[in-house]
Amino acid sequence: MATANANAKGARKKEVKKETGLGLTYKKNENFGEWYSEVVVNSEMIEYYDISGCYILRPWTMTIWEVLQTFFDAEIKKMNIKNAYFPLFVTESVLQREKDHIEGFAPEVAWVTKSGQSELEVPIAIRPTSETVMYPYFSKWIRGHRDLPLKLNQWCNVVRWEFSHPTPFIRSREFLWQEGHTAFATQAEADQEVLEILELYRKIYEEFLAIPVVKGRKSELEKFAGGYYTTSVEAFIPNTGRGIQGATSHCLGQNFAKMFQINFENDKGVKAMVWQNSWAYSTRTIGVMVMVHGDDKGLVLPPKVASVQVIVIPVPFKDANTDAIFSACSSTVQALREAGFRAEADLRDNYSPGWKYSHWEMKGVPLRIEIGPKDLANNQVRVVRRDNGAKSDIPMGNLVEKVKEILSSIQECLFNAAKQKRDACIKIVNTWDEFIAALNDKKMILAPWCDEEEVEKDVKARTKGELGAAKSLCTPFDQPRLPEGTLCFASGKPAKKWTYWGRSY
Ligand code: 86X
Repeated sequence: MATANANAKGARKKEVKKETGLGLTYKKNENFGEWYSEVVVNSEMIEYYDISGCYILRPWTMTIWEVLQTFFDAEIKKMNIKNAYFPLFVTESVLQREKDHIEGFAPEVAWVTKSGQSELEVPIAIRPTSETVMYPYFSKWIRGHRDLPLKLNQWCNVVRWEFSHPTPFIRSREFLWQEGHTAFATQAEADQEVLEILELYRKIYEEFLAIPVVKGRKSELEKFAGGYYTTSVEAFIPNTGRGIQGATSHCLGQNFAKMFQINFENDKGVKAMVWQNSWAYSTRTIGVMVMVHGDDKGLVLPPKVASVQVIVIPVPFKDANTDAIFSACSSTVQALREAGFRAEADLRDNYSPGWKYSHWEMKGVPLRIEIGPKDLANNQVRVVRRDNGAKSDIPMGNLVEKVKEILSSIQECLFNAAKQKRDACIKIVNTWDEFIAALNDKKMILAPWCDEEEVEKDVKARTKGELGAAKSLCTPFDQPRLPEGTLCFASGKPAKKWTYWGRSY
């Protein structure tokens, strides 16, 4: 009888597990791609949609996006950058005004050709980026030097009909971003803003998402073709050995001013062209976070971006006073919320405490608080960290202070662990053979380079294969010393700088 009962219970347990999809089938180190897909779905960040490359961003995702948005929006407002909103649609003739650089992108542009059953007279494109949408109006709005600088930002979606393998957050056909577009009278002002924005992007990655990035300049081959120079923050995914561009801040120079006739009369009454910048970060940031911090139990959220920082779970036991436990949970949440933390209690009565532990671990909540009869009796709570599983008991009297301490410690530890892993992937090489060995070893490679476009093309050609070619990631602003007489790893010519190389997303 007892055995039958136990069996029935076991079977039910298995069923529950199946139904709810708790637990991951794949391990991060064994099948990274499948692991990633499973994590973004099981953590309730993403739901797949019936159009390939399009994903539903669920509240668990959007609250993270909103934290990043709130930070960045406030920072750019301090810089006197204003938000605007331009239309989603652009006519073919306007899109074509930027012919040279559009050419390469043309296959990715999505078009509206019909309304109802009737063909439109002229097809209308959906913005893949908004240069062509905005710059005709920059030309109209800018007359004299008093109209400068003109500094606009928009929060929006864009569509790029990619054909390479789509990945939630990382490569999707529609994504959310901010795009900043600014115009100045002088190059010096433009140059300064490029770096100020890049620093905000560094903060998003390092201070919010706890991901180390390298700030640097893109090569001629990898820069935005329409611009003058491109700076970026570059992250690295150790599991796949791929670099990933985290965000970009471009100085466009006067290229677009020429194309769109964005002129002004300067303070000497002479007609001049504006200097422009553009810069963007997207929901890709969130994908990098999942890839860097996630583990075999699911998502791991840095406290600064977690929509729930602390989950409080009652652990009732047999004939213990359940009401008192539940009310201790509620008052714990209340105290934490009053102190400014994002805390919630999971008081559902149809799930066991163990199920709830797994559920909130899967969702990556940084800190779990358990309250059982013993904790109640001792006027304490049990806390468990998501990042390292460490458990401790904290007296109710110190709750707020201790939670604050632990959350900052988690934020710091996540960054340090990610940095340690990233740094362990950095390989300094001097020769082609060392380069190939490091590439096969999934490294982020720092190599002395002659900085010639033809040589980078050659590197791509010589490394192309199933996994994709190697390319330059960036030339870091922070340059190690380059000893006199150092030669380029690829061409053997005198090296001009240290540059990061690798396979990338
Ligand atoms: C490049 C450049 C630039 C504003 C940024 O990186 C920051 C924000 N834009 C974007 N780019 C394109 O210009 C582009 C154009 C077309 Cl038509 C397309 F289909 C795809 C594109 N992808 C990137």
